[in-house]
Amino acid sequence: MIIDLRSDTVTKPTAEMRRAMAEAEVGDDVYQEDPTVNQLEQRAAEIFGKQDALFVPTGTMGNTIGIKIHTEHGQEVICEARSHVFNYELAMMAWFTGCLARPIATEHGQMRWEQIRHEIRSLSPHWAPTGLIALENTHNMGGGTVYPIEWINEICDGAHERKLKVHMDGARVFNAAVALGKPVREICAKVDSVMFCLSKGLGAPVGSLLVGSKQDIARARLYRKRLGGGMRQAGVLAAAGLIALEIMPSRLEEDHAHARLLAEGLAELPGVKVDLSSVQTNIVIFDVSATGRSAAELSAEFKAQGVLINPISETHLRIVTHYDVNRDGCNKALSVIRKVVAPVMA
Ligand code: TLP
Repeated sequence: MIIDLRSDTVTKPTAEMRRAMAEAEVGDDVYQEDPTVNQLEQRAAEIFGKQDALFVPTGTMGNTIGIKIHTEHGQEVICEARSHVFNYELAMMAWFTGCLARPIATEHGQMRWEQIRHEIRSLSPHWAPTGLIALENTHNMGGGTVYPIEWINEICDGAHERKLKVHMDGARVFNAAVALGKPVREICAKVDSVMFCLSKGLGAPVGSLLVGSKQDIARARLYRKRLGGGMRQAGVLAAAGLIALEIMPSRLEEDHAHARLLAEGLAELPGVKVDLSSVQTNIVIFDVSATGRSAAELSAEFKAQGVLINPISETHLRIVTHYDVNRDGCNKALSVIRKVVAPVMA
């Protein structure tokens, strides 16, 4: 059996989700007549304590629209240097919203207001003005790290004072909520919009939501249509999404425990380095440079033994735990990694 630790995006819908999908009441969502999509959007808005929400097919579309509704062409978006909106969305920030990223490098993915403050620009003969601040929580390439709520609030207060909006890429914000033991509405209380994914740790086959003010979400709906995201009888997807939203957050703790188990096991291997302090949720990034082998070579050897782990650079690999890999699977993965890495170092 293959143990797939490439991403939490690989999860398959649960039996309960498949049943709900088969029985979902549907309508034409472009006319806002799909009762299941409407219910999902309403529940997402309630859970996040915002006025409204919009169901979108992907996190990338949710972020793209989130950036679009707060900015104008020719502005800058302040974001973290390894953020998804900057590095992994095919330059949608430039392509669709006409904005330039102003990245800030940080150690684990969390920016401070003090850093952001210095990067804010106003319109001048040489400078493009700042249009938006984008945060990522949890931070994927930081290793699934979590923003302290006070840091988010400090950024939002500072931004709002300067009449700037804050968007959160909360693809895995429920993982952050579990790690902090706080509801997502508290984490996101001051941000202007949040994108979160149903199709990662929450296990839905497809879908993300963008939440925010009534006015912003009404405009977001038009951009979704413009991008080809008007999905008609999308209630079959929203039905799985409702289960992801209502039931699945409570089991994320298990994924976090599995990530910790893997990280601690990896830390004992010769030539493997893991920063255990950055393993806070369901992601483990580890450095294999001291094994003398490239991350891609090791990934291929793990694959040959049935364990899928993606390299994210020449020297680092990323493990993501999720619903479809249990404790036993994690222990098996660890013994394969040990078998592959140990002879290299012998
Ligand atoms: N992340 C994927 C890859 O694209 C890297 C993964 O396997 O982790 N924000 C964040 C923080 C994400 O990690 C992702 C997906 C997205 C946005 C985009 O979501 P989708 O894939 O639904 O467009």
